[in-house]
Amino acid sequence: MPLSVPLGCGTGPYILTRMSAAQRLGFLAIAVLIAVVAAILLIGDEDAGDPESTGAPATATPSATATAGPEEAFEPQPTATPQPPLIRSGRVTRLRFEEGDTIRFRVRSDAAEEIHVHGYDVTEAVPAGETVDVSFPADITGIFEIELHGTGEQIAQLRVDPG
Ligand SMILES: [Cu+2]
Repeated sequence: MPLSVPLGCGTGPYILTRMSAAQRLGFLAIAVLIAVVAAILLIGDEDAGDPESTGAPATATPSATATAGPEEAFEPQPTATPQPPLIRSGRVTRLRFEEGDTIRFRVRSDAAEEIHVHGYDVTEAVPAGETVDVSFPADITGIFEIELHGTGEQIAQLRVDPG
């Protein structure tokens, strides 16, 4: 406190009065400037609002039509003939058909095998590493095992429900 009093008293009042007079003029000028700028910005925003809202949909429509073309071109490709279910060693595939259907499946075996459909008593030779298509009419209802005769492993369960 004793140090700040002599410094403040000697130079403070003179500078403060000079600055306050200058600042009053400065604040007035700044206040008028802010008021003018604010008025211009408010008027400007009202005018700018309309072109912005109309501009957005105009740019969205061309992009929507551009993406529709390639999607239509790709659609025919996945509609290939569906493959019958593939049954093979290591899992029991569940096959379900209705009486009157055509039972259809594929068998694949790494070793030479013979497939046997119990109930229907259908046998089919499966050469090593080949995929064999098997089909026969579903004329017996019930649940039947499909096995590989070489190993005796069940590889599928065939279910035929009354039609
Ligand atoms: Cu058998």
